[in-house]
Amino acid sequence: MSINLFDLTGKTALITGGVHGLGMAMAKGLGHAGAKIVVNDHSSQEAVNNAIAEYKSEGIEAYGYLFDVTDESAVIAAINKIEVEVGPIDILINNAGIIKRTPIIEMEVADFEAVIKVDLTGPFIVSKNVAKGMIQRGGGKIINMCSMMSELGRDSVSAYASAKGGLKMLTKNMATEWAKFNIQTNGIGPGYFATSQTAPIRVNGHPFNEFIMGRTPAGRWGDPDDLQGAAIFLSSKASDFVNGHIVYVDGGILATIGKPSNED
Ligand code: GCO
Repeated sequence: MSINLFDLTGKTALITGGVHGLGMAMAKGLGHAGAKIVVNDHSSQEAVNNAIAEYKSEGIEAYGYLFDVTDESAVIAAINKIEVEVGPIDILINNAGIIKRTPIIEMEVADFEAVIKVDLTGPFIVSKNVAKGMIQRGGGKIINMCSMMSELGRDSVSAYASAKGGLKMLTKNMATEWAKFNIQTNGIGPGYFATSQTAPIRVNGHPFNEFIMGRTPAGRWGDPDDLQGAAIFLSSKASDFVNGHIVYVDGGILATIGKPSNED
């Protein structure tokens, strides 16, 4: 009898911030692998409605909710509502995040704290409250969206790097505390991807665009669909003994020191 280790039929997946970009791409991957998809936005019902329509246009069963991942009472209420209206959450992808690009010297403390709150405390809040049900039900899958900045610094993204570095270690701690409950907690670390978040530094001729094209062995920006394989793997039976691992989907950036710009 052949088994499909990557089949997500019958599973319910919550992808926070899955109304566009990388979150939507990963959610579509899980949906096409059989999962029911639940997404949220922190404030825009229109964004939720448009996303659900897009999922449904691809034959994916999808549901949308409005809640702020940094507001624990709103998160608890949303989880309860989801688990009544859709079903128990088997897979959680903590994808919702923000970035503020400002040099440390010029950065307001409030802006630093805002990034930490959404990108690090948010995944803590959502995971803690989703994991309670997973523990009761005998297991689940949690994926935290880390980053190149979980490993490397870059001018102007100190808050984001601090959050994503912390999220890497929070992932390892979740794995440490919850593996005994058959919850596999891992991370995905995207390299540089073509999204709205990177649009300002990706325009042709922008020095950063040229830099990334040279710094990435694959010689291109990532396409959001490039994340679907890692997301399906870490959401499926295929990763039942994988814990605390960050899968970097980066075109090889972390594998290399790079090369002089005049070398092919
Ligand atoms: C930046 C980019 C990065 C990428 C991604 C890399 O300003 O350096 O926005 O943060 O978005 O997180 O993994």
